[in-house]
Amino acid sequence: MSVLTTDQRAPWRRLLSALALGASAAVVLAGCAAGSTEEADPAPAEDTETSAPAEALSITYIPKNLNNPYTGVQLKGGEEAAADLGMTYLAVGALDAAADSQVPFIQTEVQNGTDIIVLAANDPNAVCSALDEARDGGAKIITFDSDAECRDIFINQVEEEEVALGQLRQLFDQIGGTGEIAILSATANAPNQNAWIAAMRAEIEANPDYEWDIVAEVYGDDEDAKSFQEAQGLLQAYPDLKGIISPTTVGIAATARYLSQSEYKGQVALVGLGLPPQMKEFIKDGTVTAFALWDPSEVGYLAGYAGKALADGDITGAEGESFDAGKLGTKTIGADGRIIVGPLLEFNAENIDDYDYISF
Ligand code: RAM
Repeated sequence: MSVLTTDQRAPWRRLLSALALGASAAVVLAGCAAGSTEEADPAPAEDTETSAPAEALSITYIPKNLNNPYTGVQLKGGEEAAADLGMTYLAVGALDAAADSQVPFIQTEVQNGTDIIVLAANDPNAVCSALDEARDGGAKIITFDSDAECRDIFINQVEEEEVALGQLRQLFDQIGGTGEIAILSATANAPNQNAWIAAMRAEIEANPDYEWDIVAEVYGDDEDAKSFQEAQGLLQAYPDLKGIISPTTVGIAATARYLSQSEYKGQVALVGLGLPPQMKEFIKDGTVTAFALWDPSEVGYLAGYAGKALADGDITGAEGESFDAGKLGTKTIGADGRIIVGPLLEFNAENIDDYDYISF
């Protein structure tokens, strides 16, 4: 395992450096919170933690995978919240989003007695026994981005139905309601992906305007190369395809890159969830007309504030409780311990330049 030192670069930039240095299986992004602005502290993560005040809470983020620009944006928000609140911050995880890749990282946090674990679940079945152990030991568990039932609170970016309907509306606006379409997702067990896809399928069933034929659902595993290959495979297998929905930032960027270089550019519509800086060139070159997302840094930021409020005993995760969420104002917990971050943002040629701040 390689340890990255605290510095002022964005998490994604630091990750790239780690990759360049040869990190293979796993990476630790260590940060010293409590207002520290230290550059390039060479101490390993364990030592970094001791530099915070003795009473500082410890918060560790375990995203789905580190080899993903979306993760970097989320962690930027988490690190900001930890610094605001004087918590000792750490982000750890595997490069890939395999179902069981998160378990050893959770176990390490249990051993370390971490106060707050913030996790985006790759597969609830894989992580829940380790998370239950953490909870039994007194840790507060927040899920963000992708839920698992064994938690105190879920930071949900946008209501699932809103995410699903927004993408369908964008597709309908471009190709109308008929023809063959396909879905290019992330990993097969991802709760967030599957919730959005289920909501899309239900709406297509229920809405008479939507007569599309969903001919395939494929998985790029949130890996760029695999997603690119899956996109290519879809067009080879279904030459009459009219549209692709890719509700993953990795998948939509890879699919856009494939389409932009192919005879299908401008012929096959592509919608889904993308990061503005990754998608800008494909909006500008006409490969993509519109896509959607939220600000992922706010998801990571809110998870930090919710974790602190839980650990301080200000909230328990019950519906109706409110807490101070810093720059996001006062947040109230909804049914089933869920907190919504914000609305679905839609991007197109008119507004893409306004969203450079959602960057990695
Ligand atoms: C990918 C991941 C993540 C999802 C975004 C939209 O980066 O699958 O979980 O929320 O896309």
